[in-house]
Amino acid sequence: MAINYRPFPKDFMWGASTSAYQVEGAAEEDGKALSQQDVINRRPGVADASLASDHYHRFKEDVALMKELGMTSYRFSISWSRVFPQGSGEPNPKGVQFYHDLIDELLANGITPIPTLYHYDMPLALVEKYDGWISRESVKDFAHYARFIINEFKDKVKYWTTINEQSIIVQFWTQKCLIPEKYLDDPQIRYQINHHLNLAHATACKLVHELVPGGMVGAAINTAPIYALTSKPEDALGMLNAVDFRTLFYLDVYFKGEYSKASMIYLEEHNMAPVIEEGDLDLFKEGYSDFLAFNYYSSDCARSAGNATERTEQGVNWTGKKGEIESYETEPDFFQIVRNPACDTTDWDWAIDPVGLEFILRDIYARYGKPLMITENGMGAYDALTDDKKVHDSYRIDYLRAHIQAIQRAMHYGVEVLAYNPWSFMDLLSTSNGYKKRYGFVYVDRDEEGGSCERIKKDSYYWYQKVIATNGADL
Ligand code: BGP
Repeated sequence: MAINYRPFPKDFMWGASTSAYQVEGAAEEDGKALSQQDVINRRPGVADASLASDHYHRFKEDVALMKELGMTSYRFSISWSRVFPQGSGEPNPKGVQFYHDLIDELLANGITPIPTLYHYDMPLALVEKYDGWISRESVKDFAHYARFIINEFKDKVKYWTTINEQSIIVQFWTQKCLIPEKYLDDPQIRYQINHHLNLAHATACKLVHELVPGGMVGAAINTAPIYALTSKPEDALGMLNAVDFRTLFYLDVYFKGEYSKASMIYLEEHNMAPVIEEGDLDLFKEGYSDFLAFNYYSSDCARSAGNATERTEQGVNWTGKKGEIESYETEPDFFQIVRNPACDTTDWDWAIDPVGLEFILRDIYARYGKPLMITENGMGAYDALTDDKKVHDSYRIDYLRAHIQAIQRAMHYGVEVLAYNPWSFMDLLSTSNGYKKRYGFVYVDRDEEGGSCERIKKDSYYWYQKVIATNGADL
């Protein structure tokens, strides 16, 4: 019997997502100083954050396109170094004004703003001053920034997200943070960074509860189901360890105010545990989350680490040619990540797994019972602009349709989902491949060198417009 899945609720938010350094450009304009991402992304032959999608100058045109698309929410991030160029001290009035103008424009067009306070872009000044998140000083400066922003926008913003993809910052620490060379051989550092991010997250949650009447706050984690590669009991245990290490280690802090035990014991035994000061765990509990926002792209498999004795890092596909990833994460005695042989992948080796979205929604909701919100989900691809200025991205439509169906199935079985904000509203600077790898509903006419940045609606734009207009009934 075919199941008649319940329709999306009337107040479900249909949106899209971006982040500051990936769209704004104007990296050193109107008082903004550089962030670490403005520097990390400078590679020969690859676009960087100096122009990006020129959203800083075109935000009104972009919001008009959002309105025409029918979006009812927009997830974006606030650039810390636009607001506090030196990371602390006095705010930059023009930077603050930009976010007022953007948020006012969204509200005037009936679009709920969902800002993220931190999306990889630590002010460079603080990296130079004390090595960024490596130092506990960062928590104090983040608190200063967060208090200012939350107070400034408390009458305009209800939903707040704190840190983008904390687990990815830990996993890919040298790509998401500028790490001075002297730390590179010390695997403990990344868990110290993580501890400071947890303190920053909890501080921001407390501030929202203190300053914003009716405000709701949560992290924006990246999460993926991890399946056991085989039915061997050892592989199932490897899977359990991987889920603990890659997912619960973060979510237990957000929702229970404590580190998951198995992962902490593993870190202690391998000399990687963070230094925790008195009162830190109390702060975790006080800074509880009201919901979890998460970014979902793909799933993984895990197996027993077998006899492996060396830690290995997760590789990245930098080229967009399938099959480039050569190494997967191994934590000796704990687990080994492997490619999921059951799923097809994008050209960048990301497993395409819509069922995994239903799985992770059901799994997280069963564990923590808090509302969920999707802040990213999408397909990175090479898009071609035709001579008559069209982008026929049927592959993206197929990807998004299957993921929306997965959300509907999860909601049918009782999961509370507040919003769907796929990545990305428009083409933007990819974290790994400049403008070769595109995600947007709106094409941005530029290449690695630059370009006009003209906005062109892709086929997926018109498709998503219909999805939103019918509240998900016509997929
Ligand atoms: C997420 C990040 C985004 C975004 C996206 C796609 O991890 O939060 O910033 O870039 O992934 O990643 P990429 O650009 O590497 O394809």
